[in-house]
Amino acid sequence: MNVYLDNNATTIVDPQVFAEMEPYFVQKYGNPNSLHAFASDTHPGIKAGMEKIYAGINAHREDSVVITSCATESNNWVLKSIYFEYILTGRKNHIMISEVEHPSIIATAKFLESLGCRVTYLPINHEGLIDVETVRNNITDKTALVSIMWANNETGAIFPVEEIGELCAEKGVLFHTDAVQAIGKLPVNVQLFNVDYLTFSAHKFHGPKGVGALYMKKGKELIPLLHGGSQMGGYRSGTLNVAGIVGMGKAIEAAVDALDFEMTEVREMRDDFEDELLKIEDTFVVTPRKKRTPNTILISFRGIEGESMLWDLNRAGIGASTGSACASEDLEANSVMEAIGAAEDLAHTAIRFSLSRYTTQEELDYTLKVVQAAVIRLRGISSSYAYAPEGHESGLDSHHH
Ligand code: 7TS
Repeated sequence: MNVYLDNNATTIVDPQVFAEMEPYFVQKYGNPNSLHAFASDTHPGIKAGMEKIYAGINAHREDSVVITSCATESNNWVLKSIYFEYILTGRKNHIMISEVEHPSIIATAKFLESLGCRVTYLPINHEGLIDVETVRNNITDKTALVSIMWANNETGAIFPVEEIGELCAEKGVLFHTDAVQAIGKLPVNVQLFNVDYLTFSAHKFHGPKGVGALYMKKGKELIPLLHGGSQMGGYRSGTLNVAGIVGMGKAIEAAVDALDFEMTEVREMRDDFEDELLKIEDTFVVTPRKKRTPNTILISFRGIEGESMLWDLNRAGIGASTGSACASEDLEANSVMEAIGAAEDLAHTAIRFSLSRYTTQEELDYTLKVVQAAVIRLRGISSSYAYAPEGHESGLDSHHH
């Protein structure tokens, strides 16, 4: 059986999304900016796609939703443009992010720091959550931007973006949120709270890879990151990704339609699966369920290196993660586990299971069995795990639990 439980890394493309994109490769392939019928053939698809994307986050017509190549580009754009406009010019000297942002925010902030920008990396608490008061305490009159993700990709922790947005409005600070892990999992409506910039990416909600977007509130438009032609109102040059726009439009429409299912059925499956996992001795989950996206579990199995568990899972046809795919090759401790100050031995034991609306109960039943067997096998050969917690008689019986 093949089971895909790495939906926070990327998702399967919804077949309906693929079907809508297909004509834009070998039939309607014109450059939308050209002056002939090959170009104008693409216009209805672009228009419909953009309307669906605006509707998906409830952006107003006067706001700008600019299509980019990925969330990484959108995140780089926000921070670098703020640097050019506010920091380099000396109007402000400071930005604030959380210490568990995606690397596309953290690495960009570090780069700006090397250019002289002051950066505050807000800590998370023992539940992997952010306290609004720490945001308040760190804002100064020289703060240009606060950038805090809506939901964390590792734990699924939902951050208080409404309160942070309100605080930023009160203090006159620009507010950006990376909503990559929120779309399709939580209601996202840019009119319901104060947000100046919002990042999202199609491949996280069953759309194609290579299409991201940045929402900019009317009056808060950024200077472009990519200069060139007049595409996307001059905010983001480069020939439009026509199929990508069509696909992202269909994908966000479908994701919004499936939101109730995600928040009830997927959540219920996740909760039951998590209950079963937690019955295994010496397992830990950081963030309380109610404060998490409905699809995510980050769980530690004491004494088991995350990579070893992934190996056993992969051999059984199951795809999960030890953290973000971007960090998977360098065997570093999970960044969230480090940020909450988990002991070194636990920091390396986190496994992330992320479900989607395509996940089935059979897949989770099968995965549970594989995990149970892997725990016994790996703890049996673990040098750091002693099978002799208090009250247990034997230190060596690897089947004892
Ligand atoms: N922001 C967040 C919160 C993310 O989770 C990711 C990808 C990105 C930005 C980057 O998106 P992209 O469109 O540039 O690809 N996160 C993960 C992950 O958790 N595992 O692999 C990729």
